Amino acid sequence: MTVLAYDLGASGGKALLGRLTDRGIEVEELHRFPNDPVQVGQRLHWDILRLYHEIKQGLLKAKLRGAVPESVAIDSWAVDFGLLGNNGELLGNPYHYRDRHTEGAMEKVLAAVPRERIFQRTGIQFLPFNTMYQLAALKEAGSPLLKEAARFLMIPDLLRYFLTGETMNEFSNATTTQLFNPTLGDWDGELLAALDIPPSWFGPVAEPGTPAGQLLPSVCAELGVGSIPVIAVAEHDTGSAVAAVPALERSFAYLSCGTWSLLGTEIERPVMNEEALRCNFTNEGGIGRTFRLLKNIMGLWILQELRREWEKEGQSRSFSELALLAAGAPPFRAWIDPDDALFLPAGDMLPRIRQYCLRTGQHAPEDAGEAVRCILESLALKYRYVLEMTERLAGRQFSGLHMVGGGIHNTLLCRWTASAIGKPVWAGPAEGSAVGNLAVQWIARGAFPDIWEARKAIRESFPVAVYEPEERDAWEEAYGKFIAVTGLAE
Ligand code: LFR
Repeated sequence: MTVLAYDLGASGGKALLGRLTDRGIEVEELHRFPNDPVQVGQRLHWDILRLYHEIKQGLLKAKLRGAVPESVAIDSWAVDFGLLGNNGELLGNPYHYRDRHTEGAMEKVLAAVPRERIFQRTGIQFLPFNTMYQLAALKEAGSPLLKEAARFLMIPDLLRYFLTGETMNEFSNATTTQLFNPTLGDWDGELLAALDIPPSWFGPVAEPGTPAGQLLPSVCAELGVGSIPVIAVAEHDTGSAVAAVPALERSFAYLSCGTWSLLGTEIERPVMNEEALRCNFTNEGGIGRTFRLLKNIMGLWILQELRREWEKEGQSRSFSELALLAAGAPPFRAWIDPDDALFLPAGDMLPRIRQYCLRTGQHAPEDAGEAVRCILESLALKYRYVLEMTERLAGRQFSGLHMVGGGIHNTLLCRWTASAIGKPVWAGPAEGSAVGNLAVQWIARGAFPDIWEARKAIRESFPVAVYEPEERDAWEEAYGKFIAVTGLAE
């Protein structure tokens, strides 16, 4: 059975064709495209129509390849959205979650609605760019968008609507807004009222794996294809990535590693106690009524930005070249907390890393090797910190860590992660989100009875690299120092 997955990330997107045969799962990349946000004046937008264009290109390539899929589905990053007017047309270009208009918005909302109340009602971590604070920022700025809006759709909801003409909000993404109440299983009326947002913008929420219409006749005519069903999968990319974790045990720890690093475990019921709130953990909705108890870690973003800055200065270096430089730099000299607010916006990362290190009384990295080493060691050590928190909150110990996503191509990071956590890392598949997207389409179409059968097939079809911990004592000592300099112990 052949199905097509679109996976859109913060820096690029791809269309992957998946074939399920007697030999297992085979994937073929049909189309890959950049996703460059566009700065216009003070605003940072997603180029949503270009993304829709690329989605159609993917279908065209499938047709030309003679492989028209039996269904298609889209997943993307979370929290961002588009608003439709009452004529069904998109109002404006969606904002990027890194747009600076949310600065201070979360604090203002929290002054009106206590943090405990929001967490009790949503179970979602407090990130300054959550949909809730984006809407509050638009409100505060008197945005005309809010006056004209009739319908709210997350990014994959919106692209799916362009394909099918049907509006439907999907569960895994809906939870990331911090406006969805998992206890009620519905949008939270109290929080919407506090923001003065009409509940009529939001539709009933569909579970991952729900059939969500067919390609519109106009789309079929434009591309020269017949009608194809569209499925709402776990449309939050992290939801799809976790669906693809080839775990053997029912309870497992994962790290979805890309622009962001999402580390946690899959659970049956959200953990919404004081400790989870204190640790700023989240409970994002997943497949089969599960939740992802996890925490966002800034991830490879800092390195991606550093590389982009160097490129602008005419110093183009691949990620593997940068990793080589890091491997050659002296170990354990300086660390950052990658989740310091300093590193959230785009731009000049090297001065910010140096500033952080000097502020905390450390040696400030001087060259590329030192800077990259500082980032990768800091990530590995932060993974240990968050893994230990996950174990405390979930009330269990994990025997190792599954890593999925493009970040596993950085083998140095995988090695150092195993060393930092003192447990094995099992890395694969690299196309985690796209593979999870395919898997949920196959479940929806009856090819797998449930996610565990799908995970079994994934385990048998994709290589998993094993990294064992090395230099235990040195990493143990480094961890203690990392916790002290970053102030994470407090
Ligand atoms: C990862 C991700 C994270 C989300 C962040 C922003 O790609 O979806 O889960 O917190 O992007 O949307």
